[in-house]
Amino acid sequence: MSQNVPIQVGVVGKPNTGKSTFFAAATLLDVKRAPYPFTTINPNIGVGYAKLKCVCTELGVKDNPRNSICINGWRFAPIELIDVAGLVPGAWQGRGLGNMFLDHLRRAPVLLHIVDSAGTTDEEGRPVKPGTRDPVEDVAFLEKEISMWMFQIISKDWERISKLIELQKKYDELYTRFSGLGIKPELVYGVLEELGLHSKKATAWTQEDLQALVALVREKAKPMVIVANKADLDTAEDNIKRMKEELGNKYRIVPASAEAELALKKAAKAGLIEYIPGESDFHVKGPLKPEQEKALEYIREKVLKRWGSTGVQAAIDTAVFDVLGMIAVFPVENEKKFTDSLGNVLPDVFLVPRDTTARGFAFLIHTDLGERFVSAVDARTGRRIGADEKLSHRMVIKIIARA
Ligand SMILES: Nc1nc2c(ncn2[C@@H]2O[C@H](COP(=O)(O)OP(=O)(O)O)[C@@H](O)[C@H]2O)c(=O)[nH]1
Ligand SMILES: [Mg+2]
Repeated sequence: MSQNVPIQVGVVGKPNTGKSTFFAAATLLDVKRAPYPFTTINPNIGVGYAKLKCVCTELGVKDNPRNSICINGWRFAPIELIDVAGLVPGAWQGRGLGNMFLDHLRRAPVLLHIVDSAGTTDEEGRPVKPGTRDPVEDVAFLEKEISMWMFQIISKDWERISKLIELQKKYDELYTRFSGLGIKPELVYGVLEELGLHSKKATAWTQEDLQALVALVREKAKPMVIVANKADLDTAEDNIKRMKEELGNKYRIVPASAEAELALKKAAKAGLIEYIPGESDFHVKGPLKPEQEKALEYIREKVLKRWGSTGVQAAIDTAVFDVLGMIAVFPVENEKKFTDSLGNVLPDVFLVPRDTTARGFAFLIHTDLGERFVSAVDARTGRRIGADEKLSHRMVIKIIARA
């Protein structure tokens, strides 16, 4: 059984902030690659990519990636993006939130909160005069919305549950509820300790206690990156500055223009420009129609020069590498040629948690490989790696297994 399912990143926010545009832009880079196990067939789930420096240049080889893509020495490792629909104020009370939302939220260990940083839409996403809606409020709204929604699930039947917790002298009933949201007992217990609730009888917990528990669990279990979208619009500039001041100590804030990224990817696909996702500029390949030239120049001036990139790639990379702390590891079968058994050079790259050990990595590739694990080799140096040694970012390793 192979367990290397790509990590999932949820795209959330109120209506009309650009979630679908972001999703479309981030999932447009579909070139041929080896099929990988999709967990669902769902139009709201698509393949996006985290970008890292490939090891091909450093190793002096020409690679032929299978599970990923290499463009000009940049490796794009697959992740799954989920376009989570339906968050409006009061949604937790049942206004349009269903099992799909639950399922999406349960899967995603990190969320990209797409915010209309230009303030062009009200709290429900209806158009208003640009600059009149405060995007900082949208951040607070979404925190509250998800917390309230979790609170509702956790606190259902609380009287009975709290008695059970006391009777059993363990928190299993609470853990079960959180695990339905994809949250591990370890994390929940850590928060109980942090809040001092572990030394207080569950039946004596107040509503506020329970709310504080839920809020802190949410913060840790579903960390958010703020994508300050529509950054191409002039009203966004001051707002983004203020968001960084007011929210910067709590969140990573990435200025973005999903629409610009989508336009650049489409232009690249049509052969009009050369553009590598995440870069600060593009290169025109041939003659453009006047309106194409105008649109591209707008993107160059209002987005790329102003913010350094469209922010779409940066947002994903921030979520995967900075917030989740994932590392990328290149497994090979021939540590001299950096190939798999078919001779593909640097075929795969896997995103794994930072504390993954050599044996743990083998298990992620295949449980069978984990069970037969003997040792590993660092392909760069030929050094032996023991079972419990932690891997590092951009490591190329060969796993030696019993026959
Ligand atoms: N100016 C600007 N408009 C954008 C951007 N991203 C999305 N939009 C526009 O915002 C509107 C809502 O976008 P959509 O992706 O459907 O939002 P969703 O409801 O959150 O999925 C559409 O008219 C988009 O063209 C952006 O980066 N800049
Ligand atoms: Mg949408």
